[in-house]
Amino acid sequence: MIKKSPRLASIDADAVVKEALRRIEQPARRMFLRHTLTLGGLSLLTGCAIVDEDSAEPALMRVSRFNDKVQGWLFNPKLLAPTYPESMITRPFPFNAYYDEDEVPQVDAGSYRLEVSGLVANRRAWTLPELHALPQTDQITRHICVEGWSAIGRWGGVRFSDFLARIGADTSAKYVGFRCADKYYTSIDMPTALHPQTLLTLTYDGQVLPPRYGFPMKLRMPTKLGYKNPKHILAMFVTNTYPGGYWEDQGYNWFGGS
Ligand SMILES: Nc1nc2c(c(=O)[nH]1)N[C@H]1C(S)=C(S)[C@@H](COP(=O)(O)O)O[C@H]1N2
Ligand SMILES: [Mo]
Repeated sequence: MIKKSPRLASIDADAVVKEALRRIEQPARRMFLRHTLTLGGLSLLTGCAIVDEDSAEPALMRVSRFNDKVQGWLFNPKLLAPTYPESMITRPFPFNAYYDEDEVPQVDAGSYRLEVSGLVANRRAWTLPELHALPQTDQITRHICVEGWSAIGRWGGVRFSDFLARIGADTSAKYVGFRCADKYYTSIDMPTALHPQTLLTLTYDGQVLPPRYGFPMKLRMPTKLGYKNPKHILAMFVTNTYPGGYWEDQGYNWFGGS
């Protein structure tokens, strides 16, 4: 199992960090890594004695959580993701979820309420007409999925930083968490929540968001990989307690920058 080893202090810390970042940059690479990196090598990276695959898993998770911190430091809240002309939109835009398209959750528009909780001043729920009545903006950006595809799409809705201001969110808190109509859940760092291109998304290509793309509401962030963009959001909360996520809790990197 895992035993703390004093070895880490005696080796070049910079080189270890660089190597860890190079290796654990992407969840896909990390999955690949799980099958190739020697246990001895991982012991060196983490300063833990690793004897089998079971003990390698939490050790990799520690490196990945460390990587979250570094990605957070490197994230430039002013840097914009590229935007594209309408002619470059991918048609049809791909569907993806942890299930097939015929199992997409059907959310009732009339009874829908977006629940808002945690470190916010106004904890009241929002109806869809109320969300649609807020000032809207749209953007054509690229969605990148770790499964190896990317596609350009057009999303519209409310700038998330405006919404956070409107609900009186404590923007010094660390995380915003999301719970969806399926079993999906995820969470993001506050600087990304406040990024100008992060959108509380209500439309796709000028139409009400179709069920397969996340009706009635999804969060769209061109600065993050696909799995960080939750569809069918029912509830959101502001918190300082790490909320994890559906894929993140299975080993995908939490920060998930793109
Ligand atoms: N609720 C929910 N949100 C989700 C997922 C999911 O399975 N359920 N899958 C994620 C992944 S891995 C991707 S790539 C995108 C796909 O979004 P799209 O169907 O609009 O292409 O949704 C993300 N958000
Ligand atoms: Mo994805």
